[in-house]
Amino acid sequence: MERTLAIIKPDAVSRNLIGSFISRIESNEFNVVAIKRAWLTKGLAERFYAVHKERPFFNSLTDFMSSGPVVLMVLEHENAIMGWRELMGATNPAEAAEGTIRKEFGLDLERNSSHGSDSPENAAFEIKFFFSETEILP
Ligand code: 3AN
Repeated sequence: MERTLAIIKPDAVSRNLIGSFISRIESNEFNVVAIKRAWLTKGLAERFYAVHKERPFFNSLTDFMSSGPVVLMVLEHENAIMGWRELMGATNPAEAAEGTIRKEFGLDLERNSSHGSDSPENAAFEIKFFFSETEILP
């Protein structure tokens, strides 16, 4: 079993889409093994997205990610990392395939409703960033 970090971003939480996300997650046979609601500070968002700190969108992205509550989850599945990214669809909702979460719920490239780790190394970093071992239950 593999684990990934998923985030329901502020644009989706503010539109009352938490249930829709969890329903998609569970109907695709992912297990939610940890979950919490949080409101990231700008500083925490900057540390979380540190890999993007040289990118032109870094300031705007971290402003957005700290603009309202998010839902943080650890998802478990045989192929959690790539499987969750496939279910989310392309980063830009305009380019995301039919049936994906970002196609259905994403607003634009920045407000794209969800996040998923992109590699085993990043998944390990991101899960540890938000959750302690005792918060992740089988
Ligand atoms: P993904 O979330 O699909 O892994 P990344 O890691 O390239 O995409 O980008 C992280 C986040 O930064 C995206 N989810 C998106 O919200 C935002 N982002 C990426 N590229 C841009 C861009 N060109 N302009 C604005 N925001 C962007």
